[in-house]
Amino acid sequence: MGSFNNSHCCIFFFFSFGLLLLLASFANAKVHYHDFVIQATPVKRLCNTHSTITVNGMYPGPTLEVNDGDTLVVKVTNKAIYNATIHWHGIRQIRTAWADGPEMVTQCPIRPGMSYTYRFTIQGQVGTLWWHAHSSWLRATVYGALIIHPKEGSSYPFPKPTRETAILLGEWWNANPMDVVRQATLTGATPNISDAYTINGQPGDLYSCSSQDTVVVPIDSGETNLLRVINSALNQQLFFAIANHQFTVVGADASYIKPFTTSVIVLGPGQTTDVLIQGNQPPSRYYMAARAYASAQNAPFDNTTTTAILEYKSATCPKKCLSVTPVMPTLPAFNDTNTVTGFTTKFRSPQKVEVPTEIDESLFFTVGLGLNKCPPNFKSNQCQGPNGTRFTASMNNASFVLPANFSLLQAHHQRIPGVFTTDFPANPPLKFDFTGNVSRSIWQPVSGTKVYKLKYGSRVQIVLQGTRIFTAENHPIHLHGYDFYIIAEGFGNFNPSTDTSKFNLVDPPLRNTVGLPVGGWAVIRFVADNPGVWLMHCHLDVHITWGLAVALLVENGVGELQALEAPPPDLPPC
Ligand SMILES: *[C@@H]1O[C@H](CO)[C@@H](O)[C@H](O)[C@H]1NC(C)=O
Ligand SMILES: *[C@@H]1O[C@H](CO)[C@@H](O)[C@H](O)[C@H]1NC(C)=O
Ligand SMILES: *[C@@H]1O[C@H](CO)[C@@H](O)[C@H](O)[C@H]1NC(C)=O
Ligand SMILES: *[C@@H]1O[C@H](CO)[C@@H](O)[C@H](O)[C@H]1NC(C)=O
Ligand SMILES: *[C@@H]1O[C@H](CO)[C@@H](O)[C@H](O)[C@H]1NC(C)=O
Ligand SMILES: *[C@@H]1O[C@H](CO)[C@@H](O)[C@H](O)[C@H]1NC(C)=O
Ligand SMILES: *[C@@H]1O[C@H](CO)[C@@H](O)[C@H](O)[C@H]1NC(C)=O
Ligand SMILES: *[C@@H]1O[C@H](CO)[C@@H](O)[C@H](O)[C@H]1NC(C)=O
Ligand SMILES: [Cu+2]
Repeated sequence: MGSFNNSHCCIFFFFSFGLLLLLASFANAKVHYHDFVIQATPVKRLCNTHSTITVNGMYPGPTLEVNDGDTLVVKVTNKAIYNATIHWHGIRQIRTAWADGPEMVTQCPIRPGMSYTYRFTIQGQVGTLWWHAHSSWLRATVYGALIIHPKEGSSYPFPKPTRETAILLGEWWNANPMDVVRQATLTGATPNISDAYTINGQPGDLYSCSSQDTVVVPIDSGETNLLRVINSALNQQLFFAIANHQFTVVGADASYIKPFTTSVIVLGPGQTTDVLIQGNQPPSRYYMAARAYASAQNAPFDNTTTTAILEYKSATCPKKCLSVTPVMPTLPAFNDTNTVTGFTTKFRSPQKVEVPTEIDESLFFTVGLGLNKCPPNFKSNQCQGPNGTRFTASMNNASFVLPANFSLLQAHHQRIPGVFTTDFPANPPLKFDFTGNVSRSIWQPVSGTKVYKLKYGSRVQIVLQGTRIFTAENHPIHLHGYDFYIIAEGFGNFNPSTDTSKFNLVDPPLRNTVGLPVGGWAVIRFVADNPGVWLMHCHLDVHITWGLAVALLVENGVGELQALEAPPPDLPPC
C-alpha cells in the first residue's frame, strides 16, 4: 500500500512539475494582437499634401515589438482602393507559409473592404526585421519595423544599450507610387525616379519645406545606443553614416554578426543592420545621412540626400549648442563599389556555424535585365524602352509572371493543375560570358510561371551570377521563408574550379537578402527545412515588376511537423 502511494505520489509530482514547466514556457511566450487598417491618409511632404496609403494613418507604419518565441496575430483590414497584402520580411514562417504575404505566391490579395488575419510564431530569430506591403508598389509607403528582442531571461551578446532607435530609410514620390508603376508598365520604360529619400518618413533639412519635421534622435554623453537601420526604400541601395561617429556592426537581418567598426554602412532594400554608436563626441548636433549607392552605369537615379539629427541631450548640450548647424558626414560617391565590397566582406557570424557541407542541390541562377521586342499588337507608346523595346528582367532566362487565378501555394497544396510549371532550370539554359560583352541577340528572356522544386531537408547551394545584359547592376536578392549563409562573393564570372577556395564554411554571415555584387556573383547555402512556396526575388521593386524572381517549392517532409499547416479559414479567395 505504502509503496503504491509513494510511486503514485512521485508520478503525480513529476506530472505536475512537467505541467509547471510547460505553463512557465507558455507564460513566457506571449501572443501579441494587432489591428492594421490599410487606408488613404493625407500626408504632407515636400511642400504639398498627398493622399498616401498608410497603415493606421501612420507613415512609416506602427513598430511591432516582440520577444523570440512569441506569436503575432495581426488582423489586416483593407480600406484602400487597391488590393493589398502584408509580408513579414525575414520571418521564417516555419510551416505557416500562408502568413508570408507575397500576393499570388502565398495568398490572393485582401481586396478593398476585406480583411485577413496573419498568425505566426517567431522561432529562433533575434534582432531587426520589418514588415511591408507585398502587392504592386504599395510598399513605397506601407511599411514598418518589426523588432525581435531575445527570449525573456536571455540577453544580447553585447552590453545592453541605453537607447534603441529604429531608423527606417525610405523613398518618397510626390506622385502616387501606384501611378508611377502603372505608367512604367504601360510604356515599357524605366519608372520615374523618386523625389526624396526619408529617415523615419521625413526627408530632412536638405529638401524644401522639410526642416521643421526633421527627425531628431537623442543620445547622451557616455551612452552606448543601438540603431536598428532598415532599408525600406523601394528601388535604391543606400549608404548611411553619422558625422564624427563610428558604427559597431553587431547584427543584420535578425542574426548576430561578429562585431566590427566602420564609419559608413550600405544596405540594399530589404536588408537591416544593427549598429552600436557611442556618445563620445563633444555635446552638439550631428547629421545622420543616407544617399544612393547606384551601381548601374548611365542609369538615372535619385541623387538627393536625406538627413536626421543625432542630438546630445540638454543636460550636456546647453541651449546654444542646439542652435548650431549640424556637422555633415562624408558619404561615399554614388558609384563607390570598393566601399561596398570592403563593407560586405567584413561580415562574419560571431562563432563557428553549421553550414551544410554536403550539397544535394547545386544550383546556378543568372540574374539580370533584358529587353523585349515590341509585341506586334502594341502601339509605339507602349514600347518606350531603348530603341522601341520594353524592359524586362529574369533569372536563368525565365522572366517571372505571377499567376492570375490561384496563389502558387494554394495550387501546390490543393494540386490545382495549370497554375505553374516546375521546369525552372537548375542551370542557365545557355552558357555565355555572363559579365562580358553579351551579344544583343540573346537579351530577350522567356516569360512564365516556373518554380523550382526542392525535397524537404535537401541541402541547397545557389550560385547567383549577375549578367551584363543591358547593364550590370547590384541586385539585392531576397529569399522568403529562409535565412541563408553567404559563403562567398566576387566579381566577374563565378569559376567553379578556383572560386570554391574562397568559400567560408566556418563563420559566414546568416542573412535573408544578399547584395549581389555589380557584374559579379555570390554563393549561398541553406537547408530546405521549411515546406511551402517561397519567392526569391530582387528587392528593387522596379526589377521584380519586370520579372526578376523565381519561386522555390519546398515539398512536405515526413509527418506533421515537417508539413505545411492547413490554410487558415479566412485566407482570401481570388
Ligand atoms: C513621370 O515623369 C514624367 C516626366 O517628368 C512626367 O511627365 C510624368 O507625369 C511622371 N509620371 C508620374 C506617374 O508621375
Ligand atoms: C549628384 O549631386 C551632386 C550635388 O548636387 C552633384 O555634384 C553630382 O554631380 C550629382 N551626381 C550625379 C551622378 O548626378
Ligand atoms: C564614378 O562616377 C564618376 C562620374 O560621376 C566617374 O568619373 C568615375 O570614374 C566613376 N567611378 C567608378 C568607380 O565607376
Ligand atoms: C539602339 O540603337 C543604336 C543605333 O542603332 C545602337 O547604337 C544602340 O546600341 C541600340 N541600343 C540598344 C540597347 O539596343
Ligand atoms: C484564369 O481563369 C479565367 C476564367 O476561368 C481563364 O479564362 C483564364 O485563362 C485563367 N488564367 C490563367 C492564367 O490560367
Ligand atoms: C561587343 O560585341 C559586338 C558584337 O558582338 C561588337 O560590335 C562590339 O564592338 C563589342 N563591344 C565591346 C565594348 O567590346
Ligand atoms: C533566352 O531564351 C530566348 C528564347 O528561347 C533565347 O532567344 C535567348 O537567346 C535566351 N537567352 C539566354 C541568355 O539564355
Ligand atoms: C484584385 O484581386 C482580385 C482577386 O484576386 C482580382 O480579381 C482583381 O483583378 C484584382 N484587382 C486589381 C486591380 O489587381
Ligand atoms: Cu535587381
